[in-house]
Amino acid sequence: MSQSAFSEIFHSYRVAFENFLDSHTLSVLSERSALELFEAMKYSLVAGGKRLRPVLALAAYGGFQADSTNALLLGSSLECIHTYSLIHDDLPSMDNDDFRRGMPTLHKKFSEATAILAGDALNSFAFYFLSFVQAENGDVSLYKDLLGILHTGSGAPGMVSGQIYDLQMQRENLVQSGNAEDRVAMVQLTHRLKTGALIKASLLMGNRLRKDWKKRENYLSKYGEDLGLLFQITDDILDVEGTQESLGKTPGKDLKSGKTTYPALFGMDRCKEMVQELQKNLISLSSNFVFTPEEKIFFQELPIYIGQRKN
Ligand code: GRG
Repeated sequence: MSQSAFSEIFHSYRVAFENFLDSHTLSVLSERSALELFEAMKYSLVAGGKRLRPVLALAAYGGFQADSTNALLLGSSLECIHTYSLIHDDLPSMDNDDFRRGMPTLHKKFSEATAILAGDALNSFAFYFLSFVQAENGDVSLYKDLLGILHTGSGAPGMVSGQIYDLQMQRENLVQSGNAEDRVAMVQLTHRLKTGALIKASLLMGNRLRKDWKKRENYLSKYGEDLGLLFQITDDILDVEGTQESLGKTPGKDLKSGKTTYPALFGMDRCKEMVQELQKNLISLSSNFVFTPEEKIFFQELPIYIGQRKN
């Protein structure tokens, strides 16, 4: 097993998604780009990023084994939600960031009002994509399930609550107050909801397109939770050790703003041990749901990629 075989698979999923986004979404936005709203949505959607959530949806579906149009539609939906969350997270009333992916944040480039509205529009755009998914044999429960998973991951039960907890912890400077157990529980819950919920939803949505989805659902759900935690601990580490150049955003913001992060609670050495422990768990968990050689490479190497990423 090697990271280069993994990189090739990741790259092929990512390119398939970029092409799909280009022909199905960006072209629609370009036609109407006279309106500032569409120009703003496009500015953030094309800004790049790893496209992790669409790649996860495609991988959980099984890659290119069959027609991948449905999985790519799910990817578009997830990327719209992810993009809206970053736009809103960067606003002055939240994290107040000037840079994202090496470019001025949307409210800096346009205006705060336009950034709020572009985020709102991307959020609803995400649900519109689901209406194009083709259900086999009139299985309308597919739509109910996909909508439910997306709502649970992105809305009040998931990401939005995580963001509220994050802001609340910052306001109350929790890292210096309360007892240690409460602090750890609160940070874990915040990480699980803010970042992990959408990552888990990406896997569950892709999986839901498969005929054997029920068999894999519980394992993928656990894998998604641990992967989300691994992703966020790595993000916290990068905020301490990363550079503006590699991150494309300002490092050191968590510490400055008094955010309660994993390094603040556990120290860097313990965080790095946790990364290794999670990687090990994820690799062993993946053996319960991978079938093809491609799936085996993807899901066993993914935790290494996430733990070693530089942005
Ligand atoms: C505003 C409702 C609302 C939620 C915001 C996602 C989020 C919740 C906040 C973003 C803050 C942040 C930097 C969290 C760390 C984890 C994270 C989501 C990082 C960015 O995701 P990547 O690395 O981004 O997948 P790219 O740029 O690669 O797409």
